[in-house]
Amino acid sequence: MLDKPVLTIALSKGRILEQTLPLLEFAGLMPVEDVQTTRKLMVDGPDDWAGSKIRFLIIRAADVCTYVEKGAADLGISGRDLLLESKPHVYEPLDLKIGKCRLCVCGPKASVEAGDSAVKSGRIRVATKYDHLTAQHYLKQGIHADVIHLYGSMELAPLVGLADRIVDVVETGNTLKANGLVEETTLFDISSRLIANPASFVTKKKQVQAVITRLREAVEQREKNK
Ligand code: PRT
Ligand code: MG
Repeated sequence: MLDKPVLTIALSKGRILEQTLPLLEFAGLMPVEDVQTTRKLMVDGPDDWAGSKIRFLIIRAADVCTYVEKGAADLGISGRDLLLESKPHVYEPLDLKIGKCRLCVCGPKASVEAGDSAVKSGRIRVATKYDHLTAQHYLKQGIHADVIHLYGSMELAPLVGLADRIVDVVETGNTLKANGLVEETTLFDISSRLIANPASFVTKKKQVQAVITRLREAVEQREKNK
């Protein structure tokens, strides 16, 4: 007998994993071990789900797009911020409505409230990990942005004179507040998306469609119970 096809789903570890698990549970797609505590990077799921064996990859949020684009995973869950920034060649069939936040330009309270655009001689220094989205935003306004790439804790940059503004995701606004910053402009509303490798969409159509359908039901159920 032929082996069952394997359907590989890349999950973002970190903050959206916790919100992903109830959706997977509703869909009957639970990993066999606790993915929040295991050191394993590849974890089995159900052995026979819509005719497939499911396996999960537990990886950094920023790497999910790459695994799915290159076909190392058939499906994945990624924040829209990362999709907009890296524009991977993947399908985006479902908004999971988790990991909600917004991508904003933020700056020191006094400077933003004074309506001071912080542009000096046609230039502005902006710290971010979203280099392309930041450059694009300022380009549209005819402002040259010196983009300073940071990997995290962007909120520190304006406090020590490294940057005039930051572009980062904001959820509650507590981190901004604690560091004397405020939002200046919202660039995009963000949530996490189910993404699919375009080839898997064709070659594993039945299984991929089944995952989309079950997760859509899970999202609808979750929204109803809110
Ligand atoms: O953090 P690490 O470098 O390990 O990885 P990562 O940043 O790639 O992953 P992770 O888990 O931090 O974020 C994964 C995804 O979660 C992001 O791509 C977003 O789509 C989504 N998300 C939702 C958020 C937030 N909310 C969020 N609040 N990602 C980051 N934050 C950070 C933000 O950068 C800021 O420093 O939380 C801080 C602000 O939070 P508030 O609540 O104080 O506003
Ligand atoms: Mg983070």
